[in-house]
Amino acid sequence: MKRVPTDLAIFGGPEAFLHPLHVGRPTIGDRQRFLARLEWALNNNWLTNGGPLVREFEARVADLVGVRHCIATCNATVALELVLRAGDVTGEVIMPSMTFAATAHAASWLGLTPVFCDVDPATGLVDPDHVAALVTPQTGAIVGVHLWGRPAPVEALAKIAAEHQVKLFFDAAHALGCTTDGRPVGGFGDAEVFSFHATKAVTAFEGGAVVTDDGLLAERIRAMHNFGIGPDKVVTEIGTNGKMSECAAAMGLTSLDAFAETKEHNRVNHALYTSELRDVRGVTVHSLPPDDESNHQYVIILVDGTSTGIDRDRLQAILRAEKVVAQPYFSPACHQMPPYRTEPPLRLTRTEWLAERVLALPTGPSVSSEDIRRVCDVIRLATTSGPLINAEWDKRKRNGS
Ligand code: T4K
Repeated sequence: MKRVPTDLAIFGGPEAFLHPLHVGRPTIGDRQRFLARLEWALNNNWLTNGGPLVREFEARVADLVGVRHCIATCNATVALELVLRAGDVTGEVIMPSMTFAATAHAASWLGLTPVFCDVDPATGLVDPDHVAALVTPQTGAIVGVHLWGRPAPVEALAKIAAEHQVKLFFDAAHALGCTTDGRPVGGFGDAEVFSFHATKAVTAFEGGAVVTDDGLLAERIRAMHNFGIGPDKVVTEIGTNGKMSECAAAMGLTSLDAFAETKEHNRVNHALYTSELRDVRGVTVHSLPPDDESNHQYVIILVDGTSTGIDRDRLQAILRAEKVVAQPYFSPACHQMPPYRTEPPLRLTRTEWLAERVLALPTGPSVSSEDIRRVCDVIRLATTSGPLINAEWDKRKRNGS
């Protein structure tokens, strides 16, 4: 155990971990089961274009989240593009800036204009009052984000969307298996989008899905994700290639088999981080509403540099030196990124406050309780020795080491 700042790897001490500890290690599940599915697909000589494994995956996801339609896609970014395009959205799309770039890129890629709204700093979720204030005659849609798996204020957003007759979609990339007021994420708005990227709680290598109860929208999206080819094999409109492959579905199904276990492991990890860091001044573990289910896929801490003496960036560097690959999800926020920066700069004070502090810590089934205790020991030492660390840091910088 590290006791003094000079024990930290950043100052030449031994690294806390032999191998890197990641935020987004894939949840593969039973490898033999995956290989058997892959073998089955190869024997079946059917590799893509709505094969049986993709259909099974779609049915399992629809069933899990309680919706009528699921269209599996190559990733969530394309799925977001598909919902916006199939929703005939034009003009501006209101969305939080506190999200992954993909949410904004999906709109921009279609020639739409993302309009960034601020968030509630306590939850990281869109502020519905700010959304309402940003609605103009140019608004074509609102995209809510279930950030870190915490469901967005779905009812408030639905009210605004209905009042102004604009489409409402949810970026649910983080939120498979999460609920709000007992209702599963997946059935809100006109459609929702999941991600099955390698780093997600359920992985398909790369993958995504649109889920919706709207049969007409689902039919259009199903056609659009396959070059616009409709059920009668005629190209009815402009489409793209957004299909999921059988290989990806084999992985998705296998990872889905392990989902209940993954959620439980993540829940225990989240609880342990919370109790280990409870008394650490200046570090807050983002908590989730106790009555809702969550996949606990992300463990987010907020680092208050004023109380700790070291800011998030320095803590991240200290952790990285220990081989703890913490990620600043999401900093910078979208409106601070070069493609979306404006002159004069847009100010979203609560988003910026959060973006300065936020850090995602390693979790997932490959992260053990012992790992977490060791990560927390480093955080505790670093954040309770801020001034000493800064002095040592400056001294070494002056000496060029
Ligand atoms: N909306 C939201 C709110 C999202 O967060 C995302 C994606 C999307 C939409 C779009 O979904 P997709 O189109 O991707 O389906 C990662 C992911 O690439 C991205 O999918 C994810 N959000 C985002 C939050 O994280 P990076 O740039 O941070 O990835 P990278 O390569 O640095 O990996 C993150 C960590 O995971 C590293 O510590 C390494 C580890 N890792 C990564 C991969 C790929 C592994 O251990 N194994 C792996 O195979 O974006």
